[in-house]
Amino acid sequence: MKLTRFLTAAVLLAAPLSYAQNQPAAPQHPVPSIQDSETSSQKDARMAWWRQARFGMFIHWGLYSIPAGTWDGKQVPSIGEWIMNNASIPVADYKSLAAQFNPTGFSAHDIVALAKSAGMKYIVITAKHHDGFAMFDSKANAFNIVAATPFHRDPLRELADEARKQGLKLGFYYSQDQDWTAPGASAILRANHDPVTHHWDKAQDGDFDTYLHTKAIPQIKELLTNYGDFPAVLWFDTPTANMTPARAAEIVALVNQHPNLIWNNRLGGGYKGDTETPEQTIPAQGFPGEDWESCMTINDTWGYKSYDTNFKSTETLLRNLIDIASKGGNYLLNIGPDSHGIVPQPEVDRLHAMGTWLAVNGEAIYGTQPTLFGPEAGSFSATVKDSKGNPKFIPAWDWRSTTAPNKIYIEIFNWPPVSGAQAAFHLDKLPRKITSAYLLADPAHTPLKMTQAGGSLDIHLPAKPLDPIATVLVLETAK
Ligand code: FHN
Repeated sequence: MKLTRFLTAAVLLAAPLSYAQNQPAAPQHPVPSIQDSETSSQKDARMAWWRQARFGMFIHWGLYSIPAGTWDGKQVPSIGEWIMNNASIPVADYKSLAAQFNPTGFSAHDIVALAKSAGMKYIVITAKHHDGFAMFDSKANAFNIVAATPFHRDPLRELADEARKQGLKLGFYYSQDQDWTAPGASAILRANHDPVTHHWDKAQDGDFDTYLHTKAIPQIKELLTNYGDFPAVLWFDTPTANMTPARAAEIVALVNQHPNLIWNNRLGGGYKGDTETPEQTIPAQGFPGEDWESCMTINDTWGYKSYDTNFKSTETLLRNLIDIASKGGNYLLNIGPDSHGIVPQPEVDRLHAMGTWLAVNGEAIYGTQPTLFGPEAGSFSATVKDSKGNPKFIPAWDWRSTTAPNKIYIEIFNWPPVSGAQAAFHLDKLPRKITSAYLLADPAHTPLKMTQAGGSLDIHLPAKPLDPIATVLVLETAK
């Protein structure tokens, strides 16, 4: 064995199993990916719609919405889509849920319209999650929504048709490595992501390559070829040490045939894909110079759980979106439809409220560049450490900023104190000369009084914010 190959193998074996977003890059990919060879202007063209979008809808929907967090009369802790693994449900018992799955309340029209009204520009839905159940018409494997349920409909096709009609992009999530109902596939023990084959049922035993060649790869082919111009995004997840460079390369050979496709950094095998994907967190400074997308839940689960009512407030969700945009990323915000295909009302309400804000203030979010300032996002504590022992980032929530060629947007969360009849917003170290200022939510764009001196700026604001969550101040600039 060549030394480099030996070292790669040794690293893979020694590496702690993880969701591996940050797997070391393979020294040389067995099959180069598009990202390995394209020029930066080709990449800019491929990523253009995604960079413009800033806000997308994640949908976790599958058979797990039937138990909805409860098995054998007991509430199963942790996220709903992991119930099969967390409750060690035998394969046959889990598969039998398919016979009950008849989500007649599902409306692709309504879900796409919900995303659109929220101001989201794309949707990524679980085509197959770790439970192995395909939410699409698959000839490769019969454990799917068309063949194995009384519903007999393909939600992905319906969503694709609707997304096209309503002008949104559609992407597919596919769990390429973990599959708890397919013999031979990986199954991670969630507590510590170890071991790769945490099997609780003999029916899960088998050969990984057989799984890869008879189920995962044929299904990925189906997803890539049966839905016209979609998927716009292929969202892989939870690669383990089973997803070796050689195995991942077989998938790369497929995705390479779709030159407009965007795919994330969770394929495994050392492939970086297009996007960094922090989960349930917003990185302190984003990933400067890279494309990234924070995926987050609205409550504490991705897949529907009947008793998870810990919904984040609209204020938190909206400020997360603004925070992410100010750091140059996208927000992929999850909904978890129930077993009838209905989106929980608290999720709908929050998305509508976000859309109301974006309808007025979207100019400050879509297609913008990151902040020209930086310290407004917060700072690293001198004393408090994070879980890895590094200085903890303490976010500040007074304001954020996004940038356009001739504008700086300041999204004000905490309205400055009023003195006399007015509030004043002060900025130091101005990166550009400001020519005028107004509030985006003021239909007349009435110019605000301002004083600029020695690189600092004071803007006279009305006494009250125009929006209690975030009022956007627009600074027109010389460039
Ligand atoms: O295990 C999954 C989880 O169920 C969910 O799909 C999230 C979404 O990013 N990804 C995995 C955990 O990283």
